[in-house]
Amino acid sequence: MSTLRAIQADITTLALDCIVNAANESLLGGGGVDGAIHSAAGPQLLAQCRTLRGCATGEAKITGGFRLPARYVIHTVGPVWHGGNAGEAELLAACYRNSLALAATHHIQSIAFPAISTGVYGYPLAAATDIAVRSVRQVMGQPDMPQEIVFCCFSERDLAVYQAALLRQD
Ligand code: AR6
Repeated sequence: MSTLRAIQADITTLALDCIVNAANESLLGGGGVDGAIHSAAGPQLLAQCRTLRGCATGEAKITGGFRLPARYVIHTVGPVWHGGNAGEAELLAACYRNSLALAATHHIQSIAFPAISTGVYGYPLAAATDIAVRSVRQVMGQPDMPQEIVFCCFSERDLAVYQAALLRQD
């Protein structure tokens, strides 16, 4: 059975099999966690991303980790928050599900997620956190899922929200 926990860290420092990037549909880099991952991984990451021809919102694609401690990066594109009636919840859930399905096909044993969509894309943190925890719990018992699943929070405030959600839904 997989373990699920929340930590506070810079995701680019984590020595897990895989880290997840909160990317945009171009997959050609940006700010926030995307910018941090590209700058830590080095230019080979952008070169590989160019070959992927983008990624639709809710979907996920995989690359190497290059100079990162992580061997792989899974790039997923969260929804932009438009008020909640534009399918945002389903798209955000799909990011977590599709990232884990891709991890399973690559035999990834350990993986960390950032708080997808809750930065530049404006998704309210509490609602996004509930979706993150629920979506991961729904699939983590399936065959070949990573043994270790981590929610990597950038701030102490985000960590507190994740820890409350993990307790609530235990
Ligand atoms: N490690 C862990 N979490 C981080 C890090 C880090 N190094 N840096 C930021 N975060 P955001 P989004 C947190 O804006 O909302 C980019 O330009 C951050 O505090 O990175 O999905 C892309 O190219 C927040 O909790 O992603 C897209 O255009 C979380 O990561 C767009 O932003 C997500 O914030 C995607 O927006």
